[in-house]
Amino acid sequence: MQSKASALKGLLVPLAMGAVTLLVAGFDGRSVVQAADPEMKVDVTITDKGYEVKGHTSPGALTAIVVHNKGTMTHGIASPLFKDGVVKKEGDGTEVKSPKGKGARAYHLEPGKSMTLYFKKASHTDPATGISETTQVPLWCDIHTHMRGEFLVVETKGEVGGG
Ligand SMILES: [Cu+2]
Repeated sequence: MQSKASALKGLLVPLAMGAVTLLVAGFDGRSVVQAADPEMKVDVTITDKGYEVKGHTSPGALTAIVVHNKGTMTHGIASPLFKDGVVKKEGDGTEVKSPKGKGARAYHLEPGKSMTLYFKKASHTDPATGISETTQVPLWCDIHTHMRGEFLVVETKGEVGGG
């Protein structure tokens, strides 16, 4: 009887994990494993003086924003990007919910802590010309709104044989 029970337990764990994988795959067509393996990376270092942003991404690429708080107080990161939803958050940050609608208003991070936010930005097409454009994603601290930075979502269609 005891071996039967443990065999059942062994079955239930992979079943539960399978359900999680299905949910995430349903969300954006990718698996959990791929979500942890970003194609592009943007580094954001926050000090008490401001933001330092390094890197860029391209439309449709799974991107990791790696945020470090090297300041002495809690800092935040806010962006219009978060309205569309973050695929996944890893690390120490806490989500500040949007008062209305879906998505996060911001993420807060304690001093000395780090977090990673995964997202994908869709291609932006100029409605007047129909041409896909490079766009700028603004980031700012929602606690100290003078602290700002940005990165580019670089459209490479037609330039390096992409698309
Ligand atoms: Cu701040």
